[in-house]
Amino acid sequence: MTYVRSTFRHPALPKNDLGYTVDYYEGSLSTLCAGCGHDSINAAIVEACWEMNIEPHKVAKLSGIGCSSKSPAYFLSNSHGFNSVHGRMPSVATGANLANRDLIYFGVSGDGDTASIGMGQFVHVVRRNLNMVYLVMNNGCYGLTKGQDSATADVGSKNKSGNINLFEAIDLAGLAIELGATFVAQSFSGDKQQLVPLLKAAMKHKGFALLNVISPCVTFNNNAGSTKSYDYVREHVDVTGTIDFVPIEREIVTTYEAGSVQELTMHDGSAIHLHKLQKDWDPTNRMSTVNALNAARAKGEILTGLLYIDESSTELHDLINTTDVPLNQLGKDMLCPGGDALAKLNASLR
Ligand SMILES: Cc1ncc(C[n+]2csc(CCOP(=O)(O)OP(=O)(O)O)c2C)c(N)n1
Ligand code: SF4
Repeated sequence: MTYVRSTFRHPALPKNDLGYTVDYYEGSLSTLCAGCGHDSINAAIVEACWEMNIEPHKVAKLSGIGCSSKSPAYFLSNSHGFNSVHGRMPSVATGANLANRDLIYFGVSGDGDTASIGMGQFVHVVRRNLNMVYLVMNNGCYGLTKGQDSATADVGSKNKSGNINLFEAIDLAGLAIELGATFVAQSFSGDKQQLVPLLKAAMKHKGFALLNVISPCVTFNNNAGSTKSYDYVREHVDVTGTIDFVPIEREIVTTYEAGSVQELTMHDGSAIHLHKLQKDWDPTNRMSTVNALNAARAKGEILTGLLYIDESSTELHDLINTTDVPLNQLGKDMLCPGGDALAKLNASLR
């Protein structure tokens, strides 16, 4: 095994609109186990950012602790990054985002990092509608500490040691919808075709975007009896519909049969074209999404795809009316309005 990546690139490798080849979006060589679902998600992130013509230096990657939280090292080397404490990524993301609203905030977490130690922080970042992508690489176990059951392990699921999980699972997508999340999607690390457009849409959403991605741990939770193994997930996936993400720059030339496509518009004018597969489900209606999730769960299925979107979401900066200018770019005139302004403020408080 070699740990040195060749820097040779074929001269004919395609470039995106910014003139970058895809390797400009890669990270360091992964040290995750061969076959780990997290690496497939990292590859999907690289592809989505390259295709979206995102300047890597306009992205801030944030994470907690876990194999999943190591992932930001393996994509977008040319971005900002902060690997925080276990379960504390949301507070670091909130601080960074409030200081500079001009970056794309990309949080990566695990089911242990989010649903146990980080649950307190997770629920608050959802309800505040922080403008970020929050991606959970969900393998139902604590991979980094050798595979203990996590709080998203399904009741009755068997782990590698043969123990049956006795406790009800926390459904992160259902919880986020309950807490008022404005974009919720689920996917599977083995379905890049579904994951890439979902990532693009999540990055364009103005507000909190949860992507709960089932990402099997091949070393500790890929056994028969586990409900987070590759085989189990492949056999139990139910899809809300397929989506195409249409960036604003691309002229919409595709024609569809009337009524076969629902168009959802993002804040910047880009669009999601949704080909629905589920009857009686409307992605803009919370109750309808909750019903679809419950119906899938009753059948023992994992519902993937876009689940819910609020196209008119108001993100945290707009809710609390912050300045448009990143704090480090505020000049002295803005930070120190002078003695008269201070006297007026003091007078108003007397
Ligand atoms: C405060 C604190 N408590 C416990 C740990 C030990 N620990 C490290 S990673 C981890 C769980 C990781 O599981 P998950 O977030 O699901 O990520 P995965 O490794 O499965 O991708 C735990 C309990 C820690 N590093 N810090
Ligand atoms: S232990 Fe599991 S989660 Fe961690 S890198 Fe290996 S396969 Fe992935």
